[in-house]
Amino acid sequence: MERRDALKTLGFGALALGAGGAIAGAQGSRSASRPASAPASNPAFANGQFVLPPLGYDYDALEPHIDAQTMTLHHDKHHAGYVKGANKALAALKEIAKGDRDAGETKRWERDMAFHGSGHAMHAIFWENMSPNPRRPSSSLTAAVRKSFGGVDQCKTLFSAASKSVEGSGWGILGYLPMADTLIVLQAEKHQELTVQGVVPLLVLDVWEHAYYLKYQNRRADYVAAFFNVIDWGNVSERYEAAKG
Ligand code: MN3
Repeated sequence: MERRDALKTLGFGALALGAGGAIAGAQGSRSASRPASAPASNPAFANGQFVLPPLGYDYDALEPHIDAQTMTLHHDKHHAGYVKGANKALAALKEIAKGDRDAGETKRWERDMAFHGSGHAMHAIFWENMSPNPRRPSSSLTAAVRKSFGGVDQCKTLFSAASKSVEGSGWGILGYLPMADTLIVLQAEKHQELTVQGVVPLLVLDVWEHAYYLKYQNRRADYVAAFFNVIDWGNVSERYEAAKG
């Protein structure tokens, strides 16, 4: 699978994963064409397997906002674990489809697919949402933010509040909702719960404790504030243009 197809899998297949359409979401993307404005992306799916995309920068590149040890463990251990879990679930679901595995296990593996597949998708977006050399948002994203939230500051206020108040482990999400042609801020609990089906995540902030506890301990709010220093709004803008088609 080419890079552009891996991108489609992530950008547009993520919600299919959450909806339990794992195999359709992954395979259906192969013939899809890439919008001209789609962001460059690391491969996250190749040869029928989810793969761990490399970071586009050094582990210490986001210091002092996000520390190197956290980035190393987070990418190499946590994200890798989701990739492994998603592949295991994908394989099991294919076996069920072929009649080689008991269909009574379907619910169990769909749950695993939703959790690990969404974990993989969200982390792959998260790494690309950040940069040591952040770019500014496009004029069209800025206009959409104004239309959807009233202004950039209002969007930041809501995104921060959502991220800080996720109950337990989860994510703050700025997404695009095609059916309403609007931007929307959501919380995800774990990786896959509390979404609006159809939302395309554009900017995601991991607020699991593994994402910040080494440096920030219980101070999630400080971590959320620091995140704004490393957001690559250029990447968010590219995702918006691609989602809008
Ligand atoms: Mn994480």
